[in-house]
Amino acid sequence: MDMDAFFASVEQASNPALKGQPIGVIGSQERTVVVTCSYEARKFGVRTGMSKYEALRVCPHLKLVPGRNRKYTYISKQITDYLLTITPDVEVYSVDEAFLDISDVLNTSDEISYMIKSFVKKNFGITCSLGVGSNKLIAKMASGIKKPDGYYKVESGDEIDFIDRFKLGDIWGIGRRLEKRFNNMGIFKPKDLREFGEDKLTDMLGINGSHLYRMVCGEYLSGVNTDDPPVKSIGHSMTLPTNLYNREQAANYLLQLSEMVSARARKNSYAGKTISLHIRDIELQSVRKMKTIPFFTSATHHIYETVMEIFDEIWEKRPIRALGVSISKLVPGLIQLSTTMDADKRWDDIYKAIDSMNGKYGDFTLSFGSVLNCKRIGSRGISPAWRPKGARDVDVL
Ligand code: TTP
Ligand code: MG
Repeated sequence: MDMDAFFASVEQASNPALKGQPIGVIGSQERTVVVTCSYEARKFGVRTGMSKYEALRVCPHLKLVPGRNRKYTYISKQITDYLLTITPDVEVYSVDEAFLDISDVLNTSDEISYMIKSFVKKNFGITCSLGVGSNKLIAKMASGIKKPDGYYKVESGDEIDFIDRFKLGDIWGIGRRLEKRFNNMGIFKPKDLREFGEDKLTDMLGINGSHLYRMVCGEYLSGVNTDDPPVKSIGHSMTLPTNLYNREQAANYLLQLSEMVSARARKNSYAGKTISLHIRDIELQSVRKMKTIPFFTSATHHIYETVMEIFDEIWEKRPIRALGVSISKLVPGLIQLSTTMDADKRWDDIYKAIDSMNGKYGDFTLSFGSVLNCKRIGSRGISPAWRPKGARDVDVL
């Protein structure tokens, strides 16, 4: 299942003036890049990733709408909950895509498709496209070919014929770069790649080559993966509203980012040992460094202190464009907020107060005073790793 022009459709559904109009949703982060656009806008050549100026050049009457990420993640969660009533075997693949293993469901795929489309339409006034196939590759490719409001089923046995309809670069996971590499070798179609053979592909690309060979044969190794992979790190990064020039300004944002990381670790019961800082300067040069501390922590003040130590070691005094903080070497099920080394014994109570207040009234209702010096507070984008549950469910503005 893949939602059609997801963010744009949500905006059109909630504002009658936008219905049937070419619209572009601009990211709430920088508000300059089109993150998606309505099908009406696509007719004019507007595309995801264009700057708003480029988009207005190809479609001068394009309406630009700032994204409302919280609304999109809310709808995504509701849809996931519905999908889980059809089968527990649901893999949430991104904010607007999911795979369902329907082999054990009694309804036919036509019925299931009807049920999902009706739910989405009735509750949110938007459409989705569904593809059915004997594996994830075929289903994913099938979901794309009748968009929008599409439904396409590939019968078992027709996989190779179906795959042969696509150009190499349009096959899920191949991409333009690899396509070009193959084109330079005289390989243009899935059939050419099959004839090239599994052995040569494996020599060229290792295990990925053999995987690719299976794919052009219409096969796919991994099934619908219902378990979220274990969380390896918790991180937040921010492109700053204005460039930062001194340590004190940076410290305010680093405290904020440390609190975002820590709050998510506390909420989902994780403690970690390795703390990383990432600094990107205005020339888009990046430096990053990690430090492992002698104890596991879930606390903002431990993360922040370590981050500032790293900052003093790696910052080369160039104006800062973006900052990122993350914690890794995680243990699940442990929340550690103070150690015997902490001089102040009130930390446990402080975090308890912060979390209960913010749980009720929203992130950063109660926080550290210096955070108020930041022009931007809170997370703004939906990362590709966003999931509707657990530590990957990052609240966004
Ligand atoms: P997509 O499924 O790639 O696009 P879409 O749903 O807008 O359009 P389509 O009908 O072709 O499926 O992405 C889903 C949403 O994710 C999209 O509405 C906006 C968001 N998104 C980003 O924020 N950044 C990106 O780079 C992309 C590709 C999508
Ligand atoms: Mg989509």
